[in-house]
Amino acid sequence: MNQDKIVAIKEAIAQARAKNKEELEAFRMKFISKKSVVGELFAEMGKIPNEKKREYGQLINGVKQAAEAKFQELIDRVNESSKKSKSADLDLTLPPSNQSVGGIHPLTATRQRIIEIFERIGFNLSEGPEIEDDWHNFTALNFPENHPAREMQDTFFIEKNPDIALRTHTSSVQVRVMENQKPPIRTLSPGRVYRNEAISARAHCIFHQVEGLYVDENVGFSDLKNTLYHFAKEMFGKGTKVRFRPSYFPFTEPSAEIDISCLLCGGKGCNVCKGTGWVEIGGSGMVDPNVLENCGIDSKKYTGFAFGMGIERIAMLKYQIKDLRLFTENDVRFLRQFRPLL
Ligand code: 2U9
Repeated sequence: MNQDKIVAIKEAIAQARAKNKEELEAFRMKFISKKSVVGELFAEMGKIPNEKKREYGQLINGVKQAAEAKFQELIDRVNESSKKSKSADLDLTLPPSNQSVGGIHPLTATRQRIIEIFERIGFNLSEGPEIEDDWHNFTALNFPENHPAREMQDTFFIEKNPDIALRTHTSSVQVRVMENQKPPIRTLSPGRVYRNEAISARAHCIFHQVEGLYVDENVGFSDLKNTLYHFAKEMFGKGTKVRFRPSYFPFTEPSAEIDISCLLCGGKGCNVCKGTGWVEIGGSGMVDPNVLENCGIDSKKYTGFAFGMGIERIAMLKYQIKDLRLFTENDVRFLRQFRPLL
């Protein structure tokens, strides 16, 4: 039995170092595997005389245990130092790589711009429920008992008698404002509305409106015109012309459709304006005195104007979008076009 050799192996184990996985593997090959120097000590057992076998066995088992304990110690150290170096490699000041940034939906951008324009001239925002009763959606707004909008084929009813429906316009919000506030009232109500229509490129059963209402003493049609001139120039550009075409709505008298000069051809006539040079952006009028009275406002003292626009319609004109369905399909090829360029 070679005592010196065993002592030398124990010493070599005690002195061993490992900085990485490769050096760990080298230690394992040298001191732990079957072909290692410790493995050789076990192989030599056969040459040891019987009376010495017990003592030799104890010795080499001690070497084996020392090798295994050292190996575990070296593994722990290598793991610890790789954790440290990983956190030292992390540079939080580096710019992010290939970050994908979402965009603002064109309807949101359009709604925000409309709100911004009216807020700057003194309008506040009002909101109300999307599920409405008959009074706020129809009766207070002067809709006659037999008006077609009150029919099932035009409105989504949730209940009949009493009638509860998905609101068909955001005018119901403004009825609630008038019921709860005294003039002067200058309010804008953007929101989702519902109509029982077949879905196509030009119509949808869900769309968005923005309606404005101004009620005070001495409010006249010239205030309505000037407000909408201002809006059209801010929204579509300084050179935009506006014209009012007489119309009829149950809740306004007189009433007018609002047209702007075609953004594409500037009024010369093209396929967007169907050769007329004008495109419709909404409706407007002086609030019918019946509506003011229905909401508890003295129509002898106060007058008001109101207007309504489809947000999809404004966005389609602004961004030249030809199909309403694109707004709700969430096709990334459409949405990506509105992503800000970084
Ligand atoms: C109250 C009284 C009157 C809001 C108005 C219109 C004319 C109008 C349409 C435009 C396109 C709806 O989205 S659309 O289909 N709107 O033509 N809206 S006047 O009049 C009101 C609102 C509230 C209390």
